[in-house]
Amino acid sequence: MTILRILALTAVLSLHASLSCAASFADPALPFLTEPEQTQNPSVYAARRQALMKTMGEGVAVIVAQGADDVAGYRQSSDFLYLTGVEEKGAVLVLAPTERSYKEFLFLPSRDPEAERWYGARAAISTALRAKYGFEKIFRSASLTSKLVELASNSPVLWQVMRPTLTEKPKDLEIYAGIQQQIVGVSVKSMGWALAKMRSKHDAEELAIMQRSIRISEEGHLAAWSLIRPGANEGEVRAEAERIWRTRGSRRPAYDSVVGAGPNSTILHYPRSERTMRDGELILMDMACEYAHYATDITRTLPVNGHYTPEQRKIYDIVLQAQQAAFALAKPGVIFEDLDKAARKVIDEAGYGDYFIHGLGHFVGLDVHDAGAYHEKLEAGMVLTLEPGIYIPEKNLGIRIEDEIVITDTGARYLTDGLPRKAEEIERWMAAHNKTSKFNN
Ligand SMILES: [Mn+2]
Repeated sequence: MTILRILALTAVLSLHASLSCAASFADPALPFLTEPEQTQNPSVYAARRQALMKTMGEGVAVIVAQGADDVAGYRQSSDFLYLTGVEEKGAVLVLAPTERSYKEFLFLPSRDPEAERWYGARAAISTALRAKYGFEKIFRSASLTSKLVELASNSPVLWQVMRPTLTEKPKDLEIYAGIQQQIVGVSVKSMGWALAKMRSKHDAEELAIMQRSIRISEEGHLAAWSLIRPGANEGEVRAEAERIWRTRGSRRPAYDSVVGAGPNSTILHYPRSERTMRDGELILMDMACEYAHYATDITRTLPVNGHYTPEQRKIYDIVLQAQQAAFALAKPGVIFEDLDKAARKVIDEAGYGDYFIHGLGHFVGLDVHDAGAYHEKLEAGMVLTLEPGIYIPEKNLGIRIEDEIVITDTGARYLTDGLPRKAEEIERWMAAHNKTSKFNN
């Protein structure tokens, strides 16, 4: 390491003093992030609202915060967070592009001093809050209906912006039905894939955050890998990865970590991570963190004793070839299904077609299975996973290799390039790094 590099490292470390920096020097610098919310500058969200209003052209859009509580607290719904950067529960965004002076409104639930004693204080509506969120107009929810009636009278189209999901009842449609009962001649229209497509194309700042989320996830993987050995427990490995993420500023895993050895490696969403792994088995680790609201998704499959058996190695290489075949095709203009076909062809021709029982991958962004128009052509800035796998329960053998790639102007690039991927790289890494358990010596 040269002196210049040491100086550069010192500068990076002092900028992000709370983080032990796992980022590579080739990584883009993180954009401004608020503390402790880890949201971007309010102007970022304002620009997204502008772009959405341009697509709307007329009418009114209501976007409702429909997040959920989990072990790390309230997790804002991603459509809402993408457009506001606001983490409050029960918030509602209203957009009205044809209005003259004020085109965007944020509605927040009334304060509740008793609830705030239990779940934390919420801010009063003030100049400071308007500046923090970047909204000129913030109201309490009680005035939502009357405001909507006024706006819809001026421009009588109500836009469904959020894509409906199987699990959430679209609250915007509920609100629209109420408005239609009050004014005649207001129509409800769908914006189709507009917001999903916006979300799936990531700009440079988002990609920088996603890269950092990947680096932290990778660091957790490597720390966890060093504990793998016959006699170790799956939970010990999982806990180490999750511990590292937390210490690097991640609030939560991006999804429930899947860490399973032997028979458990063949169970796609094995939740427990509690079995003791044995000599000769494989351990499959599908685990990654969420950082600054962006998800990461990585899977590696390692030999518990540091060496793949000839059969494990043969199947590992087929899975890797399937991923490489998909990667080779990835570029703007191609459709996701084309990549899936290419990977499936490799596995089919090797004779394991019946053991690749899930799709090749998915978009990644604010959500681990992110919004996006899978049926349309890929474009630069989209981030997706390539995760072929072969699972043979009768042999207690499951192998998945999952990486994230970003589509570039001319092709694609691996974002998860900080972890060994080839079998021989993994064996070499394990030979150099594995230690006996700190709990067992
Ligand atoms: Mn995945």
